[in-house]
Amino acid sequence: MQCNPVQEGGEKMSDFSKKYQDYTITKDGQLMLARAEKEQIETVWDRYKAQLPQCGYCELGLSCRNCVMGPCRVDPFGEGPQKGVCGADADIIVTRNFGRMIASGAASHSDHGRDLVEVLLKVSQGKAPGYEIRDPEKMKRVASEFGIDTEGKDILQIAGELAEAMQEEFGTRKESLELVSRAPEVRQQTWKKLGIMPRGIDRETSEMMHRTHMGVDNDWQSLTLHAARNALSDGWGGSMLATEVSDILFGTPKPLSSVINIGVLKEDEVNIIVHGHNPVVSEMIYQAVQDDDLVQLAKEKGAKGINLVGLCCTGNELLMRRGIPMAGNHLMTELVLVTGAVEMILVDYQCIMPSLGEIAKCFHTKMISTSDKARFPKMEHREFHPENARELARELVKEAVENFTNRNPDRVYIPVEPVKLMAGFSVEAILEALGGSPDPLIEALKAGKIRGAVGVVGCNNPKIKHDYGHVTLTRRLIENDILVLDTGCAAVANAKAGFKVPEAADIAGPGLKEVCKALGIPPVLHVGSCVDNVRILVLAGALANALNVDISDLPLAGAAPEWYSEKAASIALYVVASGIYTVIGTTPPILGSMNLVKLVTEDLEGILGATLAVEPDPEKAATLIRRHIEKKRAGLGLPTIEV
Ligand code: XCC
Ligand code: SF4
Repeated sequence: MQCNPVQEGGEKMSDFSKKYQDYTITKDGQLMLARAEKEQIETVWDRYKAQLPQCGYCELGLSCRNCVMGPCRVDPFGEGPQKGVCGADADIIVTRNFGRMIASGAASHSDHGRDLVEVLLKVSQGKAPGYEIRDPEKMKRVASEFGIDTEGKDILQIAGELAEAMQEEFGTRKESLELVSRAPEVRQQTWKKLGIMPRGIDRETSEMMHRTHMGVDNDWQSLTLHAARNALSDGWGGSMLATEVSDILFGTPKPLSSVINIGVLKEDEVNIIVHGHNPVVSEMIYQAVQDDDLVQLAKEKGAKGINLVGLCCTGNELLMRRGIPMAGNHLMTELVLVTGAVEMILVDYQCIMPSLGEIAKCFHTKMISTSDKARFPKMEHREFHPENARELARELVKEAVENFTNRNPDRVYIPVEPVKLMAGFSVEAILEALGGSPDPLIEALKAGKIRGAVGVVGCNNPKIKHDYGHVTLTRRLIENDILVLDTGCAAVANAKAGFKVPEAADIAGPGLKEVCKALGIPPVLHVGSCVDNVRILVLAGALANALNVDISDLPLAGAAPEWYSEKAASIALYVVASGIYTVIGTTPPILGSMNLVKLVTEDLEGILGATLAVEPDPEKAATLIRRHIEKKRAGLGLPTIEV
């Protein structure tokens, strides 16, 4: 890749950036894309265009390379081969591919969960300096769910016993995961009846890899059911452990304020960015940037201080607990480098484009990879372990500070002002805002002030105009008195759009506005990172239990308007398998099997009480969701309106 430094800004760039209106709805995105073009920096959009047209067989899920008798393809037009070399037909090939997609997503979240459980264990052994138990009360509550007697035991002993019990969850000897007991009894019975109660977290993923090996599970229906079990092992297993242990170690989020977009970078400070998903590293960086000697060093280097900001979900984790500003979501991760104002980006894992190291080389930015399992081209690898994390974090922050003098002030381009937001809505915080119980929410639902609630979640994808799906859908929902809970990159998009300040209640429908104003909350609640989607499951379970119904009876829905990742596929499936209708914006590679399509979009209703819908247009997705919510309200005997 070439770099061609330019020193141009202001008006001219903003005119020039108009051509990027089809790429992103965000002002900072458009301006940074224009800047990247001037600098001849290639971005994810350029590479996407270079891939067009993408392979039709793969888009439909009809290609298989699960063994070396292949690779094989099935002709969707019925003229060419209809079976792979082994005899697998379209249904088998598509479902096997889909199953492996779920396995990868579930594995990613769950392995992230495992890393946190390991830190918890090390803390209990006194081998993780810098880490501590920040929410001992939550730890005790969770420990009792695992059947651990906490009476008279000290905190570290409980931590050790809990970490060991959690490690058991990954194994193969159980009949069901502990935390499924948070789901309503009827839902658990459905899972049992279908034979999809998630057992060991690793077991379900491993079994999916086994089943999809040539010559194992060749029944697309049974494979789909196992995919649901595999996804449930993520939602009620790996991801749930990740969230709970993060709260235990770093504190359970409470409402707080911060700022967002590329304007959070500061021209006169050392800018350090954390990117990835796991708070294990970023929390240590957060501690290090508070150290007086390092702040002092920054001043000696001519900076006013150290500015730590986040990207993607590790950013969401720090935002939720520490109020650290967010620079952007998935499609902004390359563009943030183009500001020329970043001294260091530290990455852990997931959603980190392998292109970042190369772009950083066009600037003075240092790129550091930190996880033993995630390495990237043109990044320096400095491995974090619980034992060395505190010290290494200090070393790296020092290096970032020293790098400030290498910044070329003439190339710095931070063209926008940040937007305010409120975050920190854990289930505990939501219940507290409601006065300690879900009753006020239930009353508002019954009265029709709030018609229902929707989780708007998931990624960005260059196939969809950046942030357009999230923001359009969310706006329509809140305008129609539907409370939105969001996570991940969707949460970043909605915050940038200004939906996350209490004053945003003014754009909500009259009922939702009244409720938000009374509670002093925004109409769109930031629930956290992508593993934190489980907070929505827990809340849904609590609501269902309070009303003595199943989750599938509630006026709820899920949406992932711009999803790209295998993790998002796993989320969508565990949400559906938990009984929540979900509308996704990008088409998953399953259209090659109309049998599978019919199963997930129609027949799952009779099996799991919820289906998946695909609707790329967020306006239409909003209508689908509103109709669904009114249907569920009718089922509960609540007043309905015509949609
Ligand atoms: Fe990644 Fe979590 Fe998707 Fe964003 S939303 S692109 S998965 S960072 Ni998780
Ligand atoms: Fe082809 Fe069957 Fe091998 Fe897949 S598993 S590559 S369809 S022979």
